[in-house]
Amino acid sequence: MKHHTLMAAVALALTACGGHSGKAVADDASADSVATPAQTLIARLDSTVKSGHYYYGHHDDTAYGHTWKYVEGNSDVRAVTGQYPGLMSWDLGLIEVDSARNLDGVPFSFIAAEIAKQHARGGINAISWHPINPVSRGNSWDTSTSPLHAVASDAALSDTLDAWISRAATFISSLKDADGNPIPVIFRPWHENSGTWFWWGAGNATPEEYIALWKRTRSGFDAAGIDNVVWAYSPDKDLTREQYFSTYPGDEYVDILGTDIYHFDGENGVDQYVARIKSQLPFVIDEAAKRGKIAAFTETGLEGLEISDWYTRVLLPAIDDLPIAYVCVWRNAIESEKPNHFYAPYPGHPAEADFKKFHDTSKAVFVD
Ligand code: BMA
Repeated sequence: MKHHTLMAAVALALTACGGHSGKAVADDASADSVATPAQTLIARLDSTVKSGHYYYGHHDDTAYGHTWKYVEGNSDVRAVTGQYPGLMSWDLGLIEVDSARNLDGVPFSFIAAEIAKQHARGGINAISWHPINPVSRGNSWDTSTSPLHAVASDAALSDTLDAWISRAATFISSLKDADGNPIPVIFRPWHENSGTWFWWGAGNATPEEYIALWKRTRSGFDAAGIDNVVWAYSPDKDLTREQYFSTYPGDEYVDILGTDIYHFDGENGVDQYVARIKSQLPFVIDEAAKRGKIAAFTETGLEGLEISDWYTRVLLPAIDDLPIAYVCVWRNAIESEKPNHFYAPYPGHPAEADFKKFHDTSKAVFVD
């Protein structure tokens, strides 16, 4: 029900802003007034926020769950709530080396097909990217070398990065709906850079080097004429406003101001988690409003959901009244590979009833 109310609000907002209808195109000779796919998605996220809702997101939602892998139509979130998450998140890790599957084994062809399905159901798609370290060839978490210190004086490394960005761009620009129209997506590269666990993070790159990487990425996409990308910036927790903006690429390069904050230490960590949200999301929201941007809670969750009413007792009160476009939790890895690595309950998990209650009573948007 609430989903339909929201869609009506979105349709209204799109009509009000000139939208993307064929008529608007035909009526106006100036190409400038035709919304790009990215602008259409931004307008939709904006109207979602204005209507007091936010999309509930889940990473790799339809690829696998706690007890299954690649079962057509399956979703742990849908199995528990009756609906798919309003936002699905996907990852491009290993696309840079032309792999057919991403770092978690999900085929890129599958991701493209699922993005189209999610778009067709009125949902949103967001894409992160965990590329390998271009110098050591270890994974994203390999901080043994610092490629970004070297790239300015290393032409080969610079070419490698450009080629990788171009592969990511090619994939994203290939995302089309059944009629061949481009599907707008949120792209959230180089995330959690304030932390020290990724090779593009704070321990391995100066703010200037990080910003240069972002601009390089953005120019690679822009040069290819890509207009279906909504750009999300998402540093990690425990930052002052000043620290948050110390690596900010600039308003002309970013559409969504996000943040990643996880809940650690179960029941003992509740207060700290809520405090972290309260000390960071409000200034992210405030700055987004001032800059005409969208705010979002780009990654969060409690691994293993040992608190069975986590969704309504911990997450919900912390965010339900905040003007954010979405909140996204991470993946439900299959039990045989990573036993306790899940962030949404699956059927039979003790948090099931509470998650259903979150679905039924919160302002979170799910889709059919
Ligand atoms: C991490 C874990 C890893 C995974 C990575 C990229 O948080 O889920 O198992 O490989 O994200 O999806």
